[in-house]
Amino acid sequence: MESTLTARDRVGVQDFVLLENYTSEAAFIENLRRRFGENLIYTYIGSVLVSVNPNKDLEIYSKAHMERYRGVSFYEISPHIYAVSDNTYRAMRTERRDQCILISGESGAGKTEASKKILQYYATTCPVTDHLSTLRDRLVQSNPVLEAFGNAKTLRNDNSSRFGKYMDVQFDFRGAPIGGHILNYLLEKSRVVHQNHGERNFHIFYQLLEGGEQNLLSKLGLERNAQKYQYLVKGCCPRVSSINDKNDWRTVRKALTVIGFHEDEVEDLLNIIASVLHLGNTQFGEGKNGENQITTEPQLKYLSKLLGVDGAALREALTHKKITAKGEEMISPLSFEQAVAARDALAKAVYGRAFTWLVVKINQSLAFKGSSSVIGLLDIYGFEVFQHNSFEQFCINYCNEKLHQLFIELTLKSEQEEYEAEGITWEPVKYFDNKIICDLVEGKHKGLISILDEECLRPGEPSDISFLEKLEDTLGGHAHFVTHKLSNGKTRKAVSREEFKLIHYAGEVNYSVNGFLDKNKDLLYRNLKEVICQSNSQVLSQCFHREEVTDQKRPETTATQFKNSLAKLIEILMSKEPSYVRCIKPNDAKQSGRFDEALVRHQVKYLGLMENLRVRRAGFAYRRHYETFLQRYKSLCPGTWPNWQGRLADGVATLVQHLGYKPEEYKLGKTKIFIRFPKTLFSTEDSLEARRPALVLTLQTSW
Ligand code: AOV
Ligand code: MG
Repeated sequence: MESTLTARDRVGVQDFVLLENYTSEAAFIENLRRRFGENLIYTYIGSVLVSVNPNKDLEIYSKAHMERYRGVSFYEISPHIYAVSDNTYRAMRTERRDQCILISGESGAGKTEASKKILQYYATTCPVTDHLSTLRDRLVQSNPVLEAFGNAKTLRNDNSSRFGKYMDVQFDFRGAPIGGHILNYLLEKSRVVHQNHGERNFHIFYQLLEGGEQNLLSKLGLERNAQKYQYLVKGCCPRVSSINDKNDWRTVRKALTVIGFHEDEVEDLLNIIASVLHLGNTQFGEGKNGENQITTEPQLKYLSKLLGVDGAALREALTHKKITAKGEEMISPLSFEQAVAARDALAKAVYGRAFTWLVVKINQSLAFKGSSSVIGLLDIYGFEVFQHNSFEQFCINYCNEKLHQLFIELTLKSEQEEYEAEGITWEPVKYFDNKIICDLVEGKHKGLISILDEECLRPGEPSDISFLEKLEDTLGGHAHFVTHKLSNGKTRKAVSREEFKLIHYAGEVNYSVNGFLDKNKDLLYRNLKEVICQSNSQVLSQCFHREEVTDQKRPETTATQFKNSLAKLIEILMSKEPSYVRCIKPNDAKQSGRFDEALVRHQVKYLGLMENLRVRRAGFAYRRHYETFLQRYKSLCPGTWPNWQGRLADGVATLVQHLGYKPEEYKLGKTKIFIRFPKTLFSTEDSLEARRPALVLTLQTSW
């Protein structure tokens, strides 16, 4: 195929492997900067794609662009997310191995955009028959729905993912998308009731208020003004210039229909959204006898209607709790603070479960049972640091540690270990292994999560501060854990008395312990649960099961659930052939055209890109077991065709000698052949392709 590269495409090098001064970080960043200046946001490190967020729409995602990348090798065309999509797709088809694409980078670096572009590529370029077009549309339309309910404006990103997402796209034997499945990870529920300054609640609330038809809003008892809702005013920013809530509402409504939601399900879902807003406006005050009571009657009326529950029971449950003492059930009134906390817990629970329900429903509509090949797309929340960081940031950043650990395991560690095992001469490349931080968080007894769980379950009066003290006792002295206490008894100013600091692979973060225990326990008072379990709303009754109320077992804590689900995710990813997209954020101001060198350098460093390059540069792009290699290419050499009788290694040596491989192009290990440059293998593939008709003929005549 003719090269489609233009002079502009050739600014800098399009693969860092080609950098002359490949050990120089300055040269690396200069290459990124020059290409970014020409809107060339993509560059490779071998087959790893590095992407710099342009923060503006580029004309590189049209259907014509997609077509250009179909069936074309990396090296014949400029780097692109479509090239990664296409290569992964072809690898899945030719090697019949499940694939996954891991997209990483900090908040606002472009992960979600990248994952959407990959999905669009498959939806547009893969063969689709009529009856599969519905499925394809559903796959694509699942994005706006999940983003409406699971994304929000943060200080880092106007469309920040507040949940983790892993999506399997299933393909049939012809390569047509036939199904999908989504795994969702820990939604940041606390956002439902509170937002930091400059941030918003989840998009769906604003979309409904801006875009909902007047009669719908009236039915839900809502006003069009977001300022009226306590749960929407905390961040003081109802409008965002980059977001059009009204248009997005239309998109989401349409998408819900495409995915196959029934009208009554949508109605139930919107009732839940509205009820959350009414809960936020539900106030408490002192009654005649000094008792704590609800002072906002209209809200209560709407709540009972929208949640489909008995008003009196709800009133009782919002202001009282049921406790069992000495085998007897007792009702005791809640204090003002307790009632507010119970109300907020209900809002979070209802929203969080509705979100999970959405994912379940989407999965039902994408479900395919039967044999298929899979490409998994991982788009999680990126590493984030705010002025104030809490339990949510702790979970999000822990998740990023795990993903980085996987990257290290697969690209730096196992790669080098394999050379050693195969007896290939190798100069080891040093790298920072963040396993130590993963262990600090998830270690069995002395890990942060274990200590948190222990404190949550401890009888007596555990508190966030007692948790912090326990952390100090157990983890003080760990190289990646810091509190205000210095070993000489003095205090450290940079960390307050309610904080601990973790030195993450991507930077240092101070976490305030306030709320850690409650968020980890994630409790909903039993009588509130009982009331919601009686709901006649179809959706709510699927979200809250009656057995929960009777079940005496203590539910797993939030952090432990998250830890376990991440372990499962890693297992899934390990079972697939990975490709990587490494996203970089060029500035903190969400601006286009601005390349903040210090910020980029920091990301290049912690993403381990220089080490990645060094391993890549000194290493080998492809490796195959002797048997596989010989089986595939033996027809290209009279000496090995039709069957090689001797040792496999000798057969491969005969074959590559015949093919004219130069000594610097390959190495023979103990069980595998290692090929340095992809183009060597590509040209061998081309020879195979060219021989195909002759081969078919030979086979036919020998039959
Ligand atoms: P993230 O997924 O990595 O952050 P996004 O993918 O949401 O980041 O990107 C943030 C914003 O940057 C998008 O809303 C776009 O405005 C812009 N952007 C990103 N990639 C591109 C691109 N290729 N072309 C044009 N604009 C782009 V977070 O979800 O916060 O971790 O939790
Ligand atoms: Mg995202």
